[in-house]
Amino acid sequence: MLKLCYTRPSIYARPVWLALLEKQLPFELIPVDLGGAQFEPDFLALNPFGHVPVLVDGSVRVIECLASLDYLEARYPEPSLLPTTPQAIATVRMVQEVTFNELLPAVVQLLTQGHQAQTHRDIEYAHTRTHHTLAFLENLLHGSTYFAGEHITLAEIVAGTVIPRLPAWGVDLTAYPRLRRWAAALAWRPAWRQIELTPAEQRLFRRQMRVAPQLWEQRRRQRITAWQQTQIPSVPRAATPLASTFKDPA
Ligand SMILES: N[C@@H](CCC(=O)N[C@@H](CS)C(=O)NCC(=O)O)C(=O)O
Repeated sequence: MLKLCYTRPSIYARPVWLALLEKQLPFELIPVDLGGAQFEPDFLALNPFGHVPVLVDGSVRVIECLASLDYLEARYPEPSLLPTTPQAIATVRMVQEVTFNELLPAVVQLLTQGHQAQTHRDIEYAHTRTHHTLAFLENLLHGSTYFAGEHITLAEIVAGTVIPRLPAWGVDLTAYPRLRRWAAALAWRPAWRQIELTPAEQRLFRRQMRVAPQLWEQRRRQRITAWQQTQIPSVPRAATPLASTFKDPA
Protein backbone atom coordinates (compact mmCIF):
# COMPACT_ATOMS: atom_id res chain seq x y z
CA MET A 1 0.00 0.00 0.00
CA LEU A 2 1.14 3.57 -0.64
CA LYS A 3 2.61 5.32 2.39
CA LEU A 4 3.03 9.02 3.01
CA CYS A 5 5.44 10.28 5.67
CA TYR A 6 4.03 13.64 6.65
CA THR A 7 2.99 16.10 9.31
CA ARG A 8 -0.52 17.53 9.24
CA PRO A 9 0.39 21.23 8.82
CA SER A 10 3.31 20.66 6.41
CA ILE A 11 2.98 22.93 3.37
CA TYR A 12 4.94 20.45 1.26
CA ALA A 13 3.28 17.26 2.48
CA ARG A 14 -0.32 18.47 2.22
CA PRO A 15 -0.37 18.60 -1.60
CA VAL A 16 0.71 14.95 -1.76
CA TRP A 17 -1.91 14.04 0.83
CA LEU A 18 -4.55 15.88 -1.23
CA ALA A 19 -3.49 14.19 -4.48
CA LEU A 20 -3.81 10.76 -2.86
CA LEU A 21 -7.31 11.68 -1.67
CA GLU A 22 -8.41 13.23 -4.98
CA LYS A 23 -7.21 10.12 -6.79
CA GLN A 24 -9.06 7.98 -4.23
CA LEU A 25 -6.04 5.78 -3.68
CA PRO A 26 -5.69 3.61 -0.59
CA PHE A 27 -2.76 4.87 1.48
CA GLU A 28 -1.33 4.92 4.95
CA LEU A 29 -0.27 8.12 6.67
CA ILE A 30 2.97 7.91 8.66
CA PRO A 31 3.34 10.90 11.01
CA VAL A 32 6.90 12.12 11.50
CA ASP A 33 7.67 14.16 14.61
CA LEU A 34 9.70 17.06 13.19
CA GLY A 35 10.99 17.66 16.70
CA GLY A 36 13.84 15.28 15.79
CA ALA A 37 12.58 12.06 14.17
CA GLN A 38 13.54 13.47 10.75
CA PHE A 39 17.20 13.12 11.77
CA GLU A 40 16.99 9.49 12.85
CA PRO A 41 19.05 7.14 10.68
CA ASP A 42 15.95 5.20 9.53
CA PHE A 43 14.30 8.35 8.27
CA LEU A 44 17.49 9.79 6.75
CA ALA A 45 17.80 6.53 4.81
CA LEU A 46 14.44 7.39 3.26
CA ASN A 47 15.09 11.09 2.78
CA PRO A 48 18.74 12.09 3.26
CA PHE A 49 17.64 15.73 3.60
CA GLY A 50 15.47 14.99 6.62
CA HIS A 51 12.24 16.44 5.23
CA VAL A 52 8.65 15.40 4.81
CA PRO A 53 7.00 14.44 2.55
CA VAL A 54 8.29 11.04 1.56
CA LEU A 55 6.06 8.91 -0.61
CA VAL A 56 6.64 5.17 -0.60
CA ASP A 57 5.00 2.89 -3.13
CA GLY A 58 6.29 -0.65 -2.68
CA SER A 59 9.94 -0.50 -3.64
CA VAL A 60 9.64 3.04 -5.01
CA ARG A 61 10.56 5.90 -2.72
CA VAL A 62 10.00 9.52 -3.78
CA ILE A 63 11.14 12.64 -1.96
CA GLU A 64 10.18 16.25 -2.86
CA CYS A 65 6.60 17.41 -3.11
CA LEU A 66 6.47 18.12 -6.84
CA ALA A 67 8.29 14.89 -7.72
CA SER A 68 5.77 12.97 -5.61
CA LEU A 69 2.87 14.63 -7.45
CA ASP A 70 4.45 13.83 -10.82
CA TYR A 71 4.95 10.23 -9.72
CA LEU A 72 1.33 9.80 -8.60
CA GLU A 73 0.03 11.31 -11.83
CA ALA A 74 2.18 9.07 -14.02
CA ARG A 75 1.65 5.90 -11.99
CA TYR A 76 -2.07 6.42 -11.22
CA PRO A 77 -3.36 8.54 -14.12
CA GLU A 78 -7.08 8.18 -13.33
CA PRO A 79 -8.70 10.45 -12.33
CA SER A 80 -6.31 12.80 -14.08
CA LEU A 81 -4.98 15.88 -12.34
CA LEU A 82 -3.03 17.07 -15.36
CA PRO A 83 -4.48 18.76 -18.45
CA THR A 84 -3.41 17.73 -21.94
CA THR A 85 -2.72 20.92 -23.91
CA PRO A 86 0.82 22.32 -23.83
CA GLN A 87 -0.34 25.68 -22.53
CA ALA A 88 -2.44 24.18 -19.74
CA ILE A 89 0.40 21.85 -18.70
CA ALA A 90 2.72 24.85 -18.54
CA THR A 91 0.14 26.80 -16.53
CA VAL A 92 -0.01 24.01 -13.96
CA ARG A 93 3.74 23.97 -13.49
CA MET A 94 3.88 27.78 -13.47
CA VAL A 95 1.33 27.95 -10.66
CA GLN A 96 3.20 25.29 -8.68
CA GLU A 97 6.57 27.03 -9.05
CA VAL A 98 5.22 30.52 -8.40
CA THR A 99 3.45 29.26 -5.27
CA PHE A 100 6.55 27.59 -3.85
CA ASN A 101 9.22 29.99 -5.11
CA GLU A 102 7.55 33.42 -4.95
CA LEU A 103 4.50 33.33 -2.71
CA LEU A 104 5.71 31.00 0.02
CA PRO A 105 9.08 32.64 0.80
CA ALA A 106 7.35 36.04 0.96
CA VAL A 107 4.56 34.82 3.22
CA VAL A 108 6.98 32.98 5.49
CA GLN A 109 8.91 36.22 5.89
CA LEU A 110 5.68 37.97 6.92
CA LEU A 111 4.79 35.17 9.33
CA THR A 112 8.16 35.36 11.03
CA GLN A 113 7.94 39.18 11.29
CA GLY A 114 9.62 40.66 14.30
CA HIS A 115 12.64 38.42 14.10
CA GLN A 116 15.75 40.51 14.69
CA ALA A 117 17.41 39.50 11.41
CA GLN A 118 14.65 41.15 9.40
CA THR A 119 14.83 44.79 8.44
CA HIS A 120 11.92 47.06 7.67
CA ARG A 121 12.89 46.77 4.00
CA ASP A 122 12.75 42.93 4.19
CA ILE A 123 9.19 43.14 5.44
CA GLU A 124 8.22 45.74 2.87
CA TYR A 125 9.66 43.56 0.12
CA ALA A 126 7.87 40.46 1.45
CA HIS A 127 4.59 42.37 1.51
CA THR A 128 5.02 43.67 -2.04
CA ARG A 129 6.18 40.26 -3.29
CA THR A 130 3.15 38.55 -1.70
CA HIS A 131 0.68 40.90 -3.34
CA HIS A 132 2.50 40.98 -6.67
CA THR A 133 2.29 37.17 -6.78
CA LEU A 134 -1.36 37.10 -5.72
CA ALA A 135 -2.18 39.62 -8.47
CA PHE A 136 -0.41 37.39 -11.00
CA LEU A 137 -2.42 34.37 -9.86
CA GLU A 138 -5.65 36.39 -9.82
CA ASN A 139 -5.04 37.31 -13.49
CA LEU A 140 -4.38 33.68 -14.38
CA LEU A 141 -7.88 32.80 -13.18
CA HIS A 142 -9.40 35.15 -15.76
CA GLY A 143 -12.08 33.31 -17.75
CA SER A 144 -11.87 29.91 -16.04
CA THR A 145 -12.95 28.39 -12.75
CA TYR A 146 -9.61 26.72 -12.13
CA PHE A 147 -6.10 27.68 -13.22
CA ALA A 148 -5.97 25.32 -16.18
CA GLY A 149 -9.65 25.23 -17.15
CA GLU A 150 -12.83 23.81 -15.70
CA HIS A 151 -11.27 20.89 -13.79
CA ILE A 152 -9.00 20.87 -10.81
CA THR A 153 -5.40 20.00 -11.57
CA LEU A 154 -2.08 19.76 -9.77
CA ALA A 155 -2.09 23.59 -9.83
CA GLU A 156 -5.00 23.56 -7.34
CA ILE A 157 -3.36 20.74 -5.40
CA VAL A 158 -0.36 23.00 -4.70
CA ALA A 159 -1.72 26.57 -4.67
CA GLY A 160 -4.87 25.30 -2.97
CA THR A 161 -2.94 24.25 0.10
CA VAL A 162 -1.39 27.71 0.55
CA ILE A 163 -3.73 30.45 -0.69
CA PRO A 164 -6.83 29.40 1.32
CA ARG A 165 -4.67 29.55 4.47
CA LEU A 166 -3.51 33.14 3.84
CA PRO A 167 -6.34 34.98 5.66
CA ALA A 168 -5.60 32.91 8.78
CA TRP A 169 -1.98 34.02 8.41
CA GLY A 170 -2.95 37.69 8.26
CA VAL A 171 -2.84 38.18 4.47
CA ASP A 172 -5.99 39.92 3.26
CA LEU A 173 -7.49 38.46 0.07
CA THR A 174 -10.19 41.14 -0.34
CA ALA A 175 -8.52 42.53 -3.47
CA TYR A 176 -8.60 39.13 -5.18
CA PRO A 177 -12.23 38.13 -5.83
CA ARG A 178 -11.37 35.35 -8.29
CA LEU A 179 -8.91 33.76 -5.88
CA ARG A 180 -11.51 33.99 -3.10
CA ARG A 181 -14.18 32.29 -5.27
CA TRP A 182 -11.64 29.67 -6.31
CA ALA A 183 -10.62 29.00 -2.68
CA ALA A 184 -14.28 28.77 -1.63
CA ALA A 185 -14.96 26.18 -4.37
CA LEU A 186 -12.00 24.10 -3.21
CA ALA A 187 -13.10 24.27 0.41
CA TRP A 188 -16.23 22.30 -0.51
CA ARG A 189 -14.33 19.37 -1.95
CA PRO A 190 -14.27 16.29 0.30
CA ALA A 191 -10.47 16.02 0.00
CA TRP A 192 -9.95 19.59 1.23
CA ARG A 193 -12.43 19.07 4.04
CA GLN A 194 -10.67 15.91 5.09
CA ILE A 195 -7.29 17.60 5.55
CA GLU A 196 -8.64 20.80 7.11
CA LEU A 197 -6.65 21.93 10.13
CA THR A 198 -8.51 22.55 13.35
CA PRO A 199 -8.48 26.11 14.74
CA ALA A 200 -6.11 24.88 17.46
CA GLU A 201 -3.72 23.45 14.85
CA GLN A 202 -3.84 26.74 12.94
CA ARG A 203 -3.05 28.74 16.07
CA LEU A 204 -0.18 26.41 16.93
CA PHE A 205 1.21 26.73 13.40
CA ARG A 206 1.20 30.54 13.60
CA ARG A 207 2.82 30.47 17.04
CA GLN A 208 5.51 28.11 15.75
CA MET A 209 6.12 30.32 12.71
CA ARG A 210 6.81 33.32 14.95
CA VAL A 211 9.75 31.48 16.49
CA ALA A 212 10.64 29.64 13.28
CA PRO A 213 14.02 31.36 12.70
CA GLN A 214 15.32 30.03 16.04
CA LEU A 215 13.83 26.61 15.26
CA TRP A 216 15.43 26.56 11.81
CA GLU A 217 18.81 27.45 13.32
CA GLN A 218 18.46 24.58 15.80
CA ARG A 219 17.44 22.22 13.00
CA ARG A 220 20.40 23.34 10.87
CA ARG A 221 22.72 22.29 13.66
CA GLN A 222 20.89 18.97 14.17
CA ARG A 223 20.99 18.36 10.41
CA ILE A 224 24.75 18.93 10.18
CA THR A 225 25.35 16.53 13.07
CA ALA A 226 23.04 13.93 11.54
CA TRP A 227 24.69 14.24 8.13
CA GLN A 228 28.13 13.85 9.67
CA GLN A 229 27.00 10.62 11.30
CA THR A 230 25.07 9.18 8.38
CA GLN A 231 26.19 7.95 5.01
CA ILE A 232 23.76 8.30 2.12
CA PRO A 233 23.01 4.74 0.99
CA SER A 234 23.91 4.21 -2.67
CA VAL A 235 20.70 2.25 -3.20
CA PRO A 236 17.57 4.09 -1.96
CA ARG A 237 15.81 2.15 0.74
CA ALA A 238 12.07 1.68 0.78
CA ALA A 239 10.10 2.00 3.97
CA THR A 240 8.72 -0.98 5.76
CA PRO A 241 8.67 -0.76 9.54
CA LEU A 242 7.89 2.95 9.65
CA ALA A 243 4.51 3.21 11.28
CA SER A 244 5.78 2.42 14.74
CA THR A 245 8.96 4.49 14.40
CA PHE A 246 7.69 7.97 13.59
CA LYS A 247 5.18 9.47 15.94
CA ASP A 248 3.39 12.76 15.49
CA PRO A 249 3.48 14.93 18.63
CA ALA A 250 -0.11 16.02 17.91
N1 LIG B 1 11.73 20.88 -1.12
C1 LIG B 1 11.06 19.99 -0.20
C2 LIG B 1 10.81 20.77 1.09
C3 LIG B 1 10.24 19.89 2.19
C4 LIG B 1 10.25 20.59 3.55
O1 LIG B 1 10.94 21.61 3.76
N2 LIG B 1 9.49 20.04 4.51
C5 LIG B 1 9.46 20.57 5.84
C6 LIG B 1 8.04 20.49 6.40
S1 LIG B 1 6.97 21.62 5.53
C7 LIG B 1 10.31 19.70 6.76
O2 LIG B 1 10.31 18.49 6.62
N3 LIG B 1 11.02 20.31 7.71
C8 LIG B 1 11.78 19.58 8.68
C9 LIG B 1 13.17 20.13 8.82
O3 LIG B 1 13.53 21.04 8.07
O4 LIG B 1 13.89 19.64 9.68
C10 LIG B 1 9.76 19.49 -0.84
O5 LIG B 1 9.27 20.14 -1.77
O6 LIG B 1 9.27 18.43 -0.47
